[in-house]
Parts: sequence; C-alpha cells; structure tokens
Amino acid sequence: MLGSQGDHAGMMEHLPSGHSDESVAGRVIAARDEELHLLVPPRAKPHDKERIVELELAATEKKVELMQDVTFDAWTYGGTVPGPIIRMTQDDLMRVSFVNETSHPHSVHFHGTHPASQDGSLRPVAPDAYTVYEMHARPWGLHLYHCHTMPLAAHM
Ligand SMILES: [Cu+2]
Repeated sequence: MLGSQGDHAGMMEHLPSGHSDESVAGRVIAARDEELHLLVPPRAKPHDKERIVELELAATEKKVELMQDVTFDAWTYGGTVPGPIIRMTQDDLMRVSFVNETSHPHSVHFHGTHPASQDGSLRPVAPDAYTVYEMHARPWGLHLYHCHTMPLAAHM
C-alpha cells in the first residue's frame, strides 16, 4: 500500500547499451525507477467504512544522492525523501506501525483530522522503539505527513 513499483518493473530494459558512460546513465535510471512510486500514487479503492488498512513505516538513516557526487545524510521514511505516498479512501481506518530505526527520536505527524492522542507531535518515538498511530482517513484531500520532533526545521 505504500506505493507501487510494480508498474515500472520494465524500466530497466531501456538502459542504453554500449554507451561510453553506461555506468552513470544506468545509475541515474535505476534511481529514477526506485523513486517513481513517489510520483505515481497507488490506485484508489472504493469506499468501505469497514476497511482497516495496516501499514508499516520505518524511520531510517540513509545517504541520499541529490545529484551526481552530491549526497545528503537524511532521515527518511521508508528509505526515501519525501516518504512514500500513503493512499487511503475516506473513512478507512488507518493503522500505521511506526518503527524508529535511527539514533534520534522521531515521530509521524499526519495532517487531516485525528484524535490528539494519535498526533506524533506530542510523543516522539525513541531510537529502536515503535508506536502505532490509528485514525480514520478524513477528510478527503491531499495531506502531508512529516516528523514533528524538535528542532522542527531539521526534522521536517
Ligand atoms: Cu524526525
């Protein structure tokens, strides 16, 4: 549910062959293929107010390549910046198991409406710990989610 890479599996077949700079071109295309799921959301499901969607999301530390030979030591959700698209249908009960695999406290603050008890801004998750956020996907729309641990600018 955290995005789909399956639709793009054939992407690697289009690698240039015999190109003098093949290794660089291949690496760039591989990176794009890996991150296409960030641009193409999973398909919507029909409304079903009984549906429960369970997801796992891990905070990780990863060196992210911004461009050739330029990297950034990032905190990621699921290995990417931004994190994966999580697509729900309004009224789905969303249950997100969040595991902090980094050496700093982190959280997930979902926008939209939810009970205060499920707001990551109020309870950072310690390194190697986990929590479960549970909320109904409401209202419909496009909502950001981000870490809400202080200092906020660094974590966002
Ligand atoms: Cu954080």
